[in-house]
Amino acid sequence: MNELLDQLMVAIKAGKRKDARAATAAALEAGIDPQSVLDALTEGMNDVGKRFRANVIFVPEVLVAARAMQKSMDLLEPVLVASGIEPEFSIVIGTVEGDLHDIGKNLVMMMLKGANFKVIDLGVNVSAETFANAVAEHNPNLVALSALLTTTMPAMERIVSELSSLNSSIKIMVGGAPITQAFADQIGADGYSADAASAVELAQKLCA
Ligand code: B1M
Repeated sequence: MNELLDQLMVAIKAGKRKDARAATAAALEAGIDPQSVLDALTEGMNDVGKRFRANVIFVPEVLVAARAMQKSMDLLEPVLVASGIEPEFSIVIGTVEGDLHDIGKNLVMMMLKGANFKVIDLGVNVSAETFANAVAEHNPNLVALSALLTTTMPAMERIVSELSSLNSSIKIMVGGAPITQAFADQIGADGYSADAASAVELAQKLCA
């Protein structure tokens, strides 16, 4: 692999924001095609995800890697758009109504971006109506719901039910500390993942 792309991957894995930005700028200036820069970025975040799942690194390291990735994306995104390279799949994500926790949801979102998904983030305390409006507006491949409170699990169930009745083909994945595979099955979600790295794998599977 090109030395600059190598430097970019190393910077992403180590969560070095300035290095990631500098390597991205140098790679683009050197005329390396934006898709190859994106591939290096994705490979770096992929490695971060694998080490997170294997408990080699933890939430803080993933967050710094994701921030480094964002610095690189700030430069890369306009170039990708100008070259007509768009992410293949899009996801609407949000924390369900009544719930203000967003650290885990943001981690999932950043990992998805690192895997080259277009992510439409609705934030926290998101009602079924807001999700439905976002689905109508963006026509995503997938909707992702996060909940951190046992008291907001019923809101998750309501949102899955309302979205499914409005659009029977929409795929919905769920996650968050109190959520289990059994609960996901019970409320009719298409998938559940326990952490941000496996959320990416699940999203890829559901979009395939
Ligand atoms: Co709150 N809180 N909190 N809190 N809070 C918990 C969740 C709690 C377990 C603490 C406790 O009592 N031990 C408890 C819930 C108990 C329960 O329901 N069983 C609780 C409570 C009770 C509350 C309040 C009610 C407290 C109060 O006011 N009396 C209140 C509720 C506010 C509301 O939402 N309406 C409240 C408020 C807050 C703060 C605002 C202070 C703050 C949130 C700040 C923020 O998010 N911006 C907060 C925090 C920080 C926590 C703890 C300490 C940490 C949560 C966190 O960010 N974890 C938490 C206790 C704990 O977990 N130790 C607690 C790190 C994060 C990376 O993990 O979010 O689990 P997590 O995400 C993981 C996975 O779950 C998964 O991937 C992530 C990364 O691997 N994942 C998904 C998450 N979403 C996913 C979606 C997916 C797939 C995977 O697909 C769509």
